[in-house]
Amino acid sequence: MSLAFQGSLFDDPLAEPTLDRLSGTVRRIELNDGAWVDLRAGWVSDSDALFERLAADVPWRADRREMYERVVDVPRLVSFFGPESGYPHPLLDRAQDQLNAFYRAPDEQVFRTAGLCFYRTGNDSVAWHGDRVGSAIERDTMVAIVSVGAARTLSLRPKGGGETLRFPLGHGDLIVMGGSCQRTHEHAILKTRQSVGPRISIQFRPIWPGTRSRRT
Ligand SMILES: O=C(O)CCC(=O)C(=O)O
Repeated sequence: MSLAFQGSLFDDPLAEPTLDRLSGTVRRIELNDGAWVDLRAGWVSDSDALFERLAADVPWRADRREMYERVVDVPRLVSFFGPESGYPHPLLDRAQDQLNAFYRAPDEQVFRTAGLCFYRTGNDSVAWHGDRVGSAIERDTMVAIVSVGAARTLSLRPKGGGETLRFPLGHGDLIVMGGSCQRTHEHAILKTRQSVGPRISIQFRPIWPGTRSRRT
């Protein structure tokens, strides 16, 4: 996969990507009904190299999905890595380890899989949804998303209606949705008419007992 990517002005083009610390640098936003969002801008430094490697090496898949009795293209490319398949870049292993050490979550919420999405242009998107790690999750779960490439906005709103929050996610930023967030809120990366470059998101998720590891 090759799409014009305008690297960061601040990145050293020869440097390998690195992770900064999480401790003391994560900002928590408490939402209604026990949901929360953690934000850590610029967690991955020198992430140009990570974007380039993932864009080139990951076996990206163009899915098609049935919608309103028609089969339509899923408006993004996807790829999924479970515990048995290994991750496509060593930084993803380190990111997962660091997240798990930071959150010290109960066993069923430990991050074990990575789903990747490739948004080629502003026309690629993901519609409003709450993640389901199992078939019918009624318990809290966490989803951690690392964003590399062009900035896109993650929108988040309560399921019953209410204010939409917008989180612009830039190159190397981390957002973690936790508590009841996946049950009580829904999120989306909405299409934009602005001219934006390509973006890759890496979503770390747990595997709930009794469920299959999930595709993206
Ligand atoms: O790309 C993102 O940041 C969000 C992806 C997402 O919500 C999903 O794949 O379920």
